[in-house]
Amino acid sequence: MKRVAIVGAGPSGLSQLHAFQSAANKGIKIPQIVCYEKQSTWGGLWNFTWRTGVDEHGNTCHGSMYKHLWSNGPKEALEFADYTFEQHFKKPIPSYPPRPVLLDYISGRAEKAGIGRYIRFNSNVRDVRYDVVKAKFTVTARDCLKDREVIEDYDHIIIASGHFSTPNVPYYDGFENFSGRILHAHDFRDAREFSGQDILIIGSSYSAEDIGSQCSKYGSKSVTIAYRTKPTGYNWPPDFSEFPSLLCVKNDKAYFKNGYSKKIDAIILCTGYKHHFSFLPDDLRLKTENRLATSELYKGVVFNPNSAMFYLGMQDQWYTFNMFDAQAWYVRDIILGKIVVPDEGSRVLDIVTRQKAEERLVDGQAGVCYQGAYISELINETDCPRFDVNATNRAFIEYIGHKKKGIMTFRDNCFESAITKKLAPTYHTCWTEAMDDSLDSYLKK
Ligand code: FAD
Ligand code: NA7
Repeated sequence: MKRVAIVGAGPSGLSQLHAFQSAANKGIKIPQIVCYEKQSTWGGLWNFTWRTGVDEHGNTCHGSMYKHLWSNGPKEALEFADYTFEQHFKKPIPSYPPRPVLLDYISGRAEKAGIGRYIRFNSNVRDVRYDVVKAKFTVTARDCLKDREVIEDYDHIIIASGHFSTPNVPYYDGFENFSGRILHAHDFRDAREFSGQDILIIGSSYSAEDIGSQCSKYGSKSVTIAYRTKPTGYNWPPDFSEFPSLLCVKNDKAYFKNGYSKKIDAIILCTGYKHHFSFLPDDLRLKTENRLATSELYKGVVFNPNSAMFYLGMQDQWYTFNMFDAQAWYVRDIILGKIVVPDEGSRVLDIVTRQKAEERLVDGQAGVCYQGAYISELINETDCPRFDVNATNRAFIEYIGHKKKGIMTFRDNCFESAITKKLAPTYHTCWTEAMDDSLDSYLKK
């Protein structure tokens, strides 16, 4: 019997377990599976941790999420086709849930499928080697509870360890002498820490938008966003400014490329993350930018230098949970021998063609449709639960419009589920006034 290792029980790793379990439920013989998860529970980034730096075992802390984080896109765009929000919560719920609600939803699906039995929690994968002669991957993991090493061989390995955990931390002149706090978004845990402060945010993408909005919502005095390439361009409230690149910091003052300077209390680096796999040797390690068409991955999942190895969820993400499902079902069918991976030349052609197509995309809307088409392509080759991708593309495009109209109000909109076709109810409180992100508060009428 084949043996398959999965690294990570976040949304991607769970999708992979669902894919195998759904085959088993149909009477198909599935390989022996071990899913290694270094945290004590599933859900990946959706688990909130107060820790920063290292976890309780001394391993790098995975968590990048923070208190009061609400979905940054409509939930209808990530809904599982075989497990709707309505099925889980027993009633329709509004479109932008806070983090604990999404974690509960992911957990409900995993519990229903009974996939927890495949997961070894508190197991940190430290090393993977491939033996060409034996055609086996040797995985070395540390059982963090027993503090001992466990070494096992596998025919396939699937890396689902995420790529929003290792911060990209640039240096600016004067940082070492700055009198306030400097932190990366990865270590940001609670906006209330910055109440009454003048905040400088570096970067102009999702983390910058969301952490900036959070800080303002929870009472910071002002938010200055310093962009490298282009401003976010949103209609921010009066306490916001957007400046071109930071040049340097002198004591408590930041100096910008446009000649402006401003006294600031704290700097939050919203400068993105690295695809970083400290547990993988050079020949197995994916090297790619954060983009829609990753380098080195045939069909976005098969590692081109070694086609017995797979990576899930390594793309920049418009789509998330439902894309991980599409990828996981596709990988499963390769492992089950239902889909044949072509020769290396064809794989390279596939990767290059995807990247050239991505480079022709003109804007976010085109990016959404591109990723939607990728999902359709994968889904059409497997029995992955179907959903209306065109309707979901339209929801994303509508959401982009809502953000342009009001960056602080877009979460007050309601979307129709592409699966149940029902319109989500309005939330009882508008987002700028919704301070309590608990499950109970969210679900109350
Ligand atoms: P992760 O969630 O990162 O899970 C990877 C898992 O692998 C973790 O459990 C980790 O502990 C484990 N792992 C890593 N290394 C090892 C190892 N060596 N050994 C064993 N286990 C290991 N997406 C949305 O759809 N909506 C949002 O609103 C949204 N907000 C976000 C906000 C923030 C701040 C961030 C950082 C991301 C956000 N995302 C959002 C995107 C998010 O990446 C995905 O939703 C999703 O969590 C990705 O799932 P994943 O399983 O690929 O990775
Ligand atoms: P992203 O989307 O990768 O964006 C990173 C941002 O950081 C982007 O605006 C970059 O500017 C900027 N950046 C990167 N390096 C630098 C340096 N050296 N100096 C200044 N600015 C820099 O990461 P996010 O954290 O925003 O989002 C990741 C996920 O978290 C996302 O999926 C969300 O769901 C939550 P650029 O435009 O490249 O010039």
